[in-house]
Amino acid sequence: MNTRLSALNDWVTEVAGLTRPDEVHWCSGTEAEYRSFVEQMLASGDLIELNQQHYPGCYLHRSDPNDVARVEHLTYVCSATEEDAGPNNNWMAPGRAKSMMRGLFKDCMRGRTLYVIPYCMGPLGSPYARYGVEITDSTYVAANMYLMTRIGRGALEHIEATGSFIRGLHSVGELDPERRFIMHFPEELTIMSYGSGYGGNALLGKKCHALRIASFQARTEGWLAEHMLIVGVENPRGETHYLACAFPSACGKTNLAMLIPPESYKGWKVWTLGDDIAWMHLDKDGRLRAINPEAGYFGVVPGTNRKTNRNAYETIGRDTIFTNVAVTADNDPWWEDKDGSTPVIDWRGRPYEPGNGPAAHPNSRFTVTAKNNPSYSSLAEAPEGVPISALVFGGRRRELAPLVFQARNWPHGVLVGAGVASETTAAATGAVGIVRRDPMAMKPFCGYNFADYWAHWLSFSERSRNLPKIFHVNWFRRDGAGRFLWPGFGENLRVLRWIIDRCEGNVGAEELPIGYLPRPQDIDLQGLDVSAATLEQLLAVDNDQWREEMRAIGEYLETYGERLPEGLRAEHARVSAALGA
Ligand code: OXD
Ligand code: MN
Repeated sequence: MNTRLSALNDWVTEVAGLTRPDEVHWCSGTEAEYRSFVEQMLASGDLIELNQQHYPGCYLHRSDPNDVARVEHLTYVCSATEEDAGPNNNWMAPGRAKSMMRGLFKDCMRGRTLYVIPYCMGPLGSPYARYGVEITDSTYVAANMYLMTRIGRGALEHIEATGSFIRGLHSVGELDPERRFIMHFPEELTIMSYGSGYGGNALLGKKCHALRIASFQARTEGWLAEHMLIVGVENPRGETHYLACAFPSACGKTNLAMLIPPESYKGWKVWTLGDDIAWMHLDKDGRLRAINPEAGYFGVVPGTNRKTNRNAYETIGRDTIFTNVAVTADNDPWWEDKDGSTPVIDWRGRPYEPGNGPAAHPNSRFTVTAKNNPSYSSLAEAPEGVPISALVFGGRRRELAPLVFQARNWPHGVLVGAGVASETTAAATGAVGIVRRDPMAMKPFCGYNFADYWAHWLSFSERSRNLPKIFHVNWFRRDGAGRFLWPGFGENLRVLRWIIDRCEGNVGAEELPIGYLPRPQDIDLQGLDVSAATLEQLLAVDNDQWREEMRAIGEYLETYGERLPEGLRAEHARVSAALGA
């Protein structure tokens, strides 16, 4: 018996009876325990030591080549009714799903260790923190959970005090894509994941708990669990505004969260609070306050270099687990667009041959504690979170969406969020580069019917007059020759500055049917090689294209049928009419 909480002991005993592990290990969450996980994986070959002079504390894990991303087609929300899961989710009746999963889990841990991982999402003891227990048979998962969440004794004490926790059961199974399912039972606060060791499928505190289950809880309890980074922008007067930004997977959230101000921005500082998930509650003054439930980063490696993201580059220079990157002759980790060095072994462990495709997998990842980040905010652990001035939506759009615009008010902002579309990326299996609707960047992560989710979002304007302003950005607009018009992540502070000035009421805007746009003189281009003509292209709004976009958004929204909130329908009709549609 390792806990005085009988509900937890009973569950562990029941799972051990079903899965038949050789051993049961209760995670203490100490550094020594993490070291022992690493030693064990070095011995088994699950981890490979990288060059410890250049990359102290860094290791490489090569996954099964069929297990490199989230599997949205095998991810289910098993609510009591199919309508509650909504057209945005795969659904299976809970009884059927559970018995199928029990069949898969039966005896699956024979010859393995069952790890019990009590964890906390959010600063330990914060009124907004939530607790869970993941059971897994993967040492890699246990080590990653140590870096990504707060595991062990402290979390267990809170769980024992309240008696409540999310139950997450995970096994890598046989890593067979034909026997792989990620199942959520929101009403029962339970997750069952089988057949994958990949982060988004296997580190159950992240997408499964902190987004799918938490979004369901947030709706019933009146808060928001969102796929958003949290960043603080400090001006030279020492005033800091906090922004929460929702972009789909692999669209630059980590880069924006760790932004380094351009040369000409003397005295400006950017602080990272989170790079993937925000939990937001209204405080007593009606302000939305955000905490980051996570304690680490599980970020996309390719493209990270001193120029694109120096903070991330430095963050992953030590004490990092790399998954599916290549290695150099010096045994350093290597990925596309890293630096001038060359790979000798690719992500699958083969001698590198350009004909075999990228040396690092496009969705290769780093796992690292957030404390390694040079721009880690002193308020990242603040139990009460930080007040949010602006919410920012965005996607990867080659055309149509201007660099930035502001929604007229909260309901319009909800429509802007609901209409987000983006090109798919390697973060999930399936075709890359296809434009799909990804409302609020939550398409893969909302644990209930989107129609109810939008109604929940709309309800905030009845509860507060002090809500953040809402914006939309697009860093990915291209010219006729396919070249990006905006120079890149490092310059995005110029856009955030306009957003902050709008929040403070310090700058004007042009009012268009789609919202408020900066006038060209409002975006600071000092020290930047962007011509007036390019800025004009970046800010251009083509009414014909937008009429077509609104038609497509309307068609999409109507797939939610009668559950679609009237407020959203009315907002859509208002913008369409303003466009002359
Ligand atoms: C992630 C994702 O890993 O969104 O954060 O896929
Ligand atoms: Mn994400």
